[in-house]
Amino acid sequence: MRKGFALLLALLLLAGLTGCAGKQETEKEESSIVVGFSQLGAESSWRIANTESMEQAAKDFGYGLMMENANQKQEKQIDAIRSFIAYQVDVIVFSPIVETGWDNVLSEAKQAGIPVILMDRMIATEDDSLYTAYIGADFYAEGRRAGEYLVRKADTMGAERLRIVEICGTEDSTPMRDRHKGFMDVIGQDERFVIIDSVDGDFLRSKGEECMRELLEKYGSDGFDVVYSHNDGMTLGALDVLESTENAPKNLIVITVDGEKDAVDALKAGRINCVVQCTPDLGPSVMKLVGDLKEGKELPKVYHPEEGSFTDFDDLINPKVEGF
Ligand code: GZL
Repeated sequence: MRKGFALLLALLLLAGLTGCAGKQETEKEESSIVVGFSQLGAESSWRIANTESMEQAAKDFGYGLMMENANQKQEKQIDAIRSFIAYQVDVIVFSPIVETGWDNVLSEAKQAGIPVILMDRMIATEDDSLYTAYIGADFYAEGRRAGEYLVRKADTMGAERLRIVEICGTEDSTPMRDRHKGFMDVIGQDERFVIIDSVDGDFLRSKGEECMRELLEKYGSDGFDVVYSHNDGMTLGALDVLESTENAPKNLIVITVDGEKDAVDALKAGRINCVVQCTPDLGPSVMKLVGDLKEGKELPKVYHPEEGSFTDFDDLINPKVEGF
């Protein structure tokens, strides 16, 4: 009776959230393992590629995937996790839009005996038993790579002073915090560099445009030398504004993170100087862990994919230099 009622409750909740309860029900019946996946949004090419990776990997592994897209709203992620608990999925996977505010709902998942895998972003919690594993980038290392590129560039140029504007990702998100910290830990003590402004672009291309308009308004045609942007979407938006504004700073050093095709193409065209890679293709690793979990295997608490960077010091004709 409990399972039947829970099932009905979950379907009603999910019908409200996604309007496609029938689809999930079919997947539940057909698959030995059902994964409840709360995706944070569709804010960038990276996110869209990440969603596709998860959907394809679930198909390849033969798992049912109940996905709910939160459209950048934490409360919708919390609702989705509660519906997955009611539906009694086998594993919950989610990409937390921000680091804080998850303890209550993850305690409910723990009480229900449903393991949780964090994918792409971390949470801030005193109780790390609330999640089984984290699969995603080492954002701190990404930030360091951006800083190390800038040091090499300054050395090569013989630059004595470089003024930096930083366009940041979603506030309180792991990639925003750690891409900033890694970058600062490399350049912060080097007196050649000064960050004159850090603005919030929320990982959105449209906000990257807004940020650049405001920075040009504030600092003028020769106000800064370097743009460090936490994702390609915001960078491409900023470039659109820079390249369509008279008297915008020329010969800027542009550093970006993700590695989508348009950004790598811009690197090859000389519009961007450094693309730090952040792979969205986490689906296969997530589904492998789901299988290991269900077989009772011990999981690593943290799994980072291999990542690197492409820069204007590289042989950009090399076919291996390509975006996702
Ligand atoms: C990084 C991911 C970030 C990307 C952005 O793993 O969380 O979110 O860098 C995306 O493009 O919006």
